[in-house]
Amino acid sequence: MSNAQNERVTALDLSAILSLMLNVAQQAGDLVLTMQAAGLEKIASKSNQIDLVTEADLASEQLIHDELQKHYPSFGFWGEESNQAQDSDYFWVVDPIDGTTNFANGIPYFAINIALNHGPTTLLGVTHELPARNLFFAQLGHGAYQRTPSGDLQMRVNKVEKLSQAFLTTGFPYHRTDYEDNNLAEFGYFLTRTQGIRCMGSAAMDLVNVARGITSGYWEGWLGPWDAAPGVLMVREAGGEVTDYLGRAWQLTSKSLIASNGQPSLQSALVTGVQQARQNLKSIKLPASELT
Ligand code: 2AM
Ligand code: CA
Repeated sequence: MSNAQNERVTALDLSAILSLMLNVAQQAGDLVLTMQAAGLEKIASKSNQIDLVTEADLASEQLIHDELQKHYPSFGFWGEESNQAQDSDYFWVVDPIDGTTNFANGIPYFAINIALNHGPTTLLGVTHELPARNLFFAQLGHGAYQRTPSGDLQMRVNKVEKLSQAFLTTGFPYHRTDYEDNNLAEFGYFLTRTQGIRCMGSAAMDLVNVARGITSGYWEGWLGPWDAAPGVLMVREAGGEVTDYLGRAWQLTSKSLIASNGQPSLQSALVTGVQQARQNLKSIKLPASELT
């Protein structure tokens, strides 16, 4: 970032913006939990019948949009449900419910994601874990934390170096029934070479779990920028590394993601493993630029 950009960012008062983001994520959390308790009436499909959206996703995005725009009317807004890509100046990147399949089926593990970007750079990220109501956040250059009643706890990645000792998470894409390129090859590769793999249904929390050292790594393809933006900042601020399947630094536009505790041997074993597993695929769905 140039000095001029840095000054503008500082002039923004990022700590005030972070407080707003935490507050809005809490309001949205209350809303979706209330709606869930009252019973969800409309569970609709998006890209196909397993890609769900509920009225709570839409209401949560509306609330987050309205509250953020009220305070920062000049910032752009890139939310999963309205999905208008933003590429300039300051903009929010928002997932109103990450883990919608868990939410819609009553599994208590989902989250709300809010990030603030300046162009390609994520400055702030917040993940609100629900229904547990845990708040996680990071600020570029200032670390990653969990907010607790007794203060902010700094999150640090763990130090596992060997793939054989790594505890990993992953998730499967909504197109999994239609394409061979659906993460089964990668899953099979790592299943027999690691301590274990969990598929918990929230990409946002998968990244938080790497940042706080519970897991050592996480990989997944076809995520949206809203699934990953806050958690990627948290992993990096907690000492970890996040790349695409080719090992290049993850960006908002990346279609694949590998996060780790940043131990060079583990990160490279994850990248190599994904590439090796994908070699036998007959049809490829990831963009050529992210292929092996
Ligand atoms: P969502 O609940 O907001 O849709 C599941 O593996 C995790 O990946 C969820 O966090 C889900 O987010 C996210 N995800 C994003 N795009 C996906 C896709 N194309 N297929 C499956 N999961 C996807
Ligand atoms: Ca979502």
